[in-house]
Amino acid sequence: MKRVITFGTFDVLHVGHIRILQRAKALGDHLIVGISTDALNYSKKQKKTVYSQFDRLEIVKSISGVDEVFFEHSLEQKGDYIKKYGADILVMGDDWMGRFDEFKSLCEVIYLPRTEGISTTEILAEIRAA
Ligand code: C2G
Repeated sequence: MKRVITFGTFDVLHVGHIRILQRAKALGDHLIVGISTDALNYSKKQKKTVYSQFDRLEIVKSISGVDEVFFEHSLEQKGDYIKKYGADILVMGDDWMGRFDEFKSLCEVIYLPRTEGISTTEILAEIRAA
């Protein structure tokens, strides 16, 4: 059984998020998703999420194909999470290309192309402008 792990904030869920989760799942049998905590997200982007980490976790957990979810507290712990969850493959969008290559000693690392033309930032900008 192949275990796939991926990570993300998944705020204001959209089709780009769904597609990367579906494509990640298609690479194995069991999909584990690390949800960035509010604190980790703030440290990465210097802005707050719309939905709390608890809501984001609950939403992602309810998506068909997602088998397990947990909170990602820091980027530095990625190797520990890969080991803890016994992941065979780490999947990330290609906006992270090369950033997690150090984990190739622990598991396969695959960067998938992002879905073009959609992002949480653009959705929020459109809502604000409406
Ligand atoms: N994504 C995508 N297409 C989009 C938008 C996002 O394929 N149009 C992918 C991203 O590449 C990422 C995942 O969806 O793999 C989650 O995206 P974000 O919620 O923006 O996650 P991010 O804040 O990049 O957090 O440890 C890494 C981080 O936790 C990733």
